[in-house]
Amino acid sequence: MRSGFVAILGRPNVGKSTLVNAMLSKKVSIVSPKAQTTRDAVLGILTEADTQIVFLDTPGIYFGKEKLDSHMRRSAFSSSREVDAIVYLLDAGDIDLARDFKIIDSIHSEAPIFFVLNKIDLIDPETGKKILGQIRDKYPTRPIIEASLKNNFGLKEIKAAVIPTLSGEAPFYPEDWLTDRNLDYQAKEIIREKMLYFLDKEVPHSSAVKITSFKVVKDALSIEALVVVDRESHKAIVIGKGGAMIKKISMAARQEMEKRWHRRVSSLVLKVEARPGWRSRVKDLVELGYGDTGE
Ligand SMILES: Nc1nc2c(ncn2[C@@H]2O[C@H](COP(=O)(O)OP(=O)(O)OP(=O)(O)O)[C@@H](O)[C@H]2O)c(=O)[nH]1
Ligand SMILES: [Mg+2]
Repeated sequence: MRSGFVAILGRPNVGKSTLVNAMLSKKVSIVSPKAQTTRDAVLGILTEADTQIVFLDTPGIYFGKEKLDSHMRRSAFSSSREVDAIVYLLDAGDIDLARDFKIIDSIHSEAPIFFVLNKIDLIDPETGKKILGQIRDKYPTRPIIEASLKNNFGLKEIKAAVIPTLSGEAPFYPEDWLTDRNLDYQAKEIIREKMLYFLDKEVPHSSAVKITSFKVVKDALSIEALVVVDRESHKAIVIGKGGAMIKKISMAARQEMEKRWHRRVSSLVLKVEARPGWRSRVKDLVELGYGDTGE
């Protein structure tokens, strides 16, 4: 058995969580069209006959000023230590190589880095060649894999590249584990995912979700959660006219939970609270699960 850890790094929105879900053929990490979806390192564990690859999905790297931004940056960079390989994703449809090069040069790790140029479905081959050339000029010896991960294209090549780097000889996790995150964590992430889909980005980006009750009632799950927003005006937006928006978020989240867990969710009650400035207050960050800011 070969086993080991592979960190997935890159700027926000390049498709890191999409990669991990595609590798597992199962959603373990939330995905959205908006940047800064993932906030913590999340494991996606792929166990096959003679290999176990533990992928670390990480928050997109950007240099925001809130303490919440520090938590996300720290989760990403610390994931790159003590792994066997790093997969660094770039979005072919949104190229800004100067920024990527700055991030790549600040990754302090002994592990080999494989570049993946994702979303090649969005560009023509000529543009692709030009981008590949620019990356090769800067890093002549590093392999680059072209991918369209939304369409499962490039998965085999990424797997083939990382497997030889795995240094473990026994599985790190039980065979039937797909992720290290419990149902509470998954529930809060699913609620955040639906907020990212239905609301303009400023609102979900400055919100957090905390599960306040998680019970099994007659074989079905009954969940209560608190949605913390940054402003009173955001509270009104999340609740919507006559409660229409919060109902929409709750229904979509319930459906997603049932699909993911194969269990009935009989109720999902969401309460909304405004806590101006929570993203920079240590007490709130700790309570909401983002306490590791490195300070
Ligand atoms: N066109 C296209 N879109 C893709 C591809 N892969 C991912 N996406 C889309 O890109 C968006 C971002 O994907 P995510 O997987 O959430 O990206 P991420 O890198 O995890 O983002 P953060 O968590 O914010 O850092 C989603 O809308 C995906 O559906 C691809 O190959 N082609
Ligand atoms: Mg993500």
